Amino acid sequence: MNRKQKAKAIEALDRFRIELPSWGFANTGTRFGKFMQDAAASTLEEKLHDAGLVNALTGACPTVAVHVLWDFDDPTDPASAKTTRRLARKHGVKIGSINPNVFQDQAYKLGSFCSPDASARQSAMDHTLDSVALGAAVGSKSISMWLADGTNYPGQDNIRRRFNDLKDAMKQLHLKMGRSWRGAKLLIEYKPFEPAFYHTDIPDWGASLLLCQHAGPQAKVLVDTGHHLPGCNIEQIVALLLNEGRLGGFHFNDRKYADDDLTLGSIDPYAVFRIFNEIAQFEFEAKKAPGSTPVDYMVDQSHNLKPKLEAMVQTVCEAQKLFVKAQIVDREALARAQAKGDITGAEVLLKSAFDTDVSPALEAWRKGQKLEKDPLAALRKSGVIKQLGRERKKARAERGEEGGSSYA
Ligand code: LRH
Ligand code: MN
Ligand code: MN
Repeated sequence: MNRKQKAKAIEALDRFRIELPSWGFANTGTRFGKFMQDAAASTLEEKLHDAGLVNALTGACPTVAVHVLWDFDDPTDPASAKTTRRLARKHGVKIGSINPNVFQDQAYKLGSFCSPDASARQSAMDHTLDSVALGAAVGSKSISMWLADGTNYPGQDNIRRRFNDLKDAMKQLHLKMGRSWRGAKLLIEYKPFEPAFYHTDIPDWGASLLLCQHAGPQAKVLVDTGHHLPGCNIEQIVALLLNEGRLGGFHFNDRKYADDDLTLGSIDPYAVFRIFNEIAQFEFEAKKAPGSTPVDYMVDQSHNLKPKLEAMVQTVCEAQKLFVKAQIVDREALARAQAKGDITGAEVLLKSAFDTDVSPALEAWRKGQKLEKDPLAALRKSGVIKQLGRERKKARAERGEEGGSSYA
């Protein structure tokens, strides 16, 4: 990479932040079973500790998303909000997006905000408003709504009735957030399948966008990269949402088949590059500083076999690398190639940025931040995972727990 590209990349890296999910540090499994890791985090404090460690290694992850029912014994307890804020500070991070949980309780068998049962819909709203209060109390800036709502068989329920109830609920939520949690974003995530297998109530970005437009200006679409049908052109979704001012953020992970939640770029790094490329292109056209678009980059991965800390550092470094590659595309030359209809030339410009070794920029940026040159190698060499494994195994045994807290 040349000097100009390197300088641009370093400037953009200064602005690049990616949020870690508390649940990505805990033991997880598949529906067939769980394989426990001694070093996996059980308590919220352990999750914040691990996030703090990843932030210290990468310098790019100052916030941690929390999942309300998995992380808080009593989300309505003001003392626990205070303690959480303090614990986060102790580990050098802040609380990021708040993820309400409107899918675990037995009341949600037929859905949450879309349930045919008015009392289930009310429970979903009550819990979400408790989450809003928690978000404001812990100093978070957003709430991420993901619903497991949907049906399993044709004819099971009225698709339009369900969506209309959801629209009303999101509007009410937006209104209430505006009163008690000013400036916070209402992020609405979509997913075309799982756990519902016939229809999901927010299947795609179109449905999310409709909900956002109905709810109000602070409502934005949350794109989880694993939540698309095979072959979907995610970067096009990103481009169109940017155009409408409704791209709220990402849940980054990689996948081969479904919502696999693998580490970012492990399967298709070029797809991630193409997403960052659309954002960089938008910034170039809007004459905005590189990396300045207010989209929330968040990790949402939960692979159950790779050591959690390694997986997280790997994803963050991969995100930085692919983000930088998108920054160095020659956009003037691209515009010229596009105007001439030079299809090959235009594609070559993208490919050559993607193929560029950007490690000089990453290493220079890390040096400037007094970070290790290779955060993953540093973590693996440090022995910290083994040490945490010993400590946490002992602590769990003392608490009489077997494998630690889980994801669900
Ligand atoms: C659903 C999802 C959603 C949840 C998270 C744990 O598949 O992506 O974001 O909150 O997983
Ligand atoms: Mn997600
Ligand atoms: Mn998911």
